[in-house]
Amino acid sequence: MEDSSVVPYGEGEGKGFELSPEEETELKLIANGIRRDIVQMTYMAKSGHPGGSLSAVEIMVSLYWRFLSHRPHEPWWEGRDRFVLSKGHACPVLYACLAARGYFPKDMLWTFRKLGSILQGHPEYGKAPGIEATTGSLGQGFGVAVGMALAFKLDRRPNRVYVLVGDGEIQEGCVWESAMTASFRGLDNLTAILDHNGLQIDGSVREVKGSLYPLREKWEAFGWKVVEADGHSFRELFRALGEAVSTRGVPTVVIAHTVKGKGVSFMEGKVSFHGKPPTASELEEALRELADRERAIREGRA
Ligand SMILES: Cc1ncc(C[n+]2csc(CCOP(=O)(O)OP(=O)(O)O)c2C)c(N)n1
Repeated sequence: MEDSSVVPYGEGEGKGFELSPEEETELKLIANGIRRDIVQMTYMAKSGHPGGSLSAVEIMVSLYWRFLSHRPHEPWWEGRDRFVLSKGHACPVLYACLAARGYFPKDMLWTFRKLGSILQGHPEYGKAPGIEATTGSLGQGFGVAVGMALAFKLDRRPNRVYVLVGDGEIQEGCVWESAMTASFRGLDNLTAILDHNGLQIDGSVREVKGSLYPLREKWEAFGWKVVEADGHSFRELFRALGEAVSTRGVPTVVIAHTVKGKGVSFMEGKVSFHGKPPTASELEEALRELADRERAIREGRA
């Protein structure tokens, strides 16, 4: 059964991505709920990666609530766009979005990282509905996404491919091999979103490998169109992702400037929460902050 609330991208090249103030409020509330799920899941699993999940919430909500053409109740629908979470360790945000869209019951989220669960610590293709590629080995998913986009081009099919990569992840050489291929093959059906939160596993990307910069010039040198956006602003993300859809001849990367741990004050900008779950008291504090934020959104203060 088709989910009529999902707006397919295909109808009118870059159109249909307007965002009314009411929709923006709705998306902010959804994002807040996804953040609640992320802290709860990692707390219950006593492991997992909250920081890089929280930084990607608005990106993921923009994709799953607007940009992806998909049918949650028909996950293998041929006409669907593909999303690949190349920074696979951030799967709590993906699982929370898939559950909220109805790919599987929300209760499954509380089995995250448990033995036998379909929701393992990194996404596994075929294990849970909606997972399009096995990822976790950084760089791998990016190449898979390029291959998918190339296959759609060769088959002359209109499906688009979206891939989320981390800024630490793009230290991997295989990302740049794939990036070269994508522009050489003119894969304008491919949009990469770079979660530029500035941190990776045990330090800032500048400390670990500062020669990653300048980002814009590097991607441009590899033949990509580059669009930048505040990765926590739905308005900016819609503009950037819409521009990617209407770009012809080259793939687009959206450099989304984000904050690791966004939305939970004591996790924001803290590399220590890369792969550490909250304690019981931290969970309580996080949920209190998110409840405050929900009130603020409803009252038009956030
Ligand atoms: C090939 C590979 N090397 C190392 C790791 C271990 N690792 C997991 S996450 C991570 C840091 C990733 O940083 P980033 O891409 O910036 O992710 P984010 O900060 O957005 O969570 C590392 C080094 C891995 N998963 N795969």
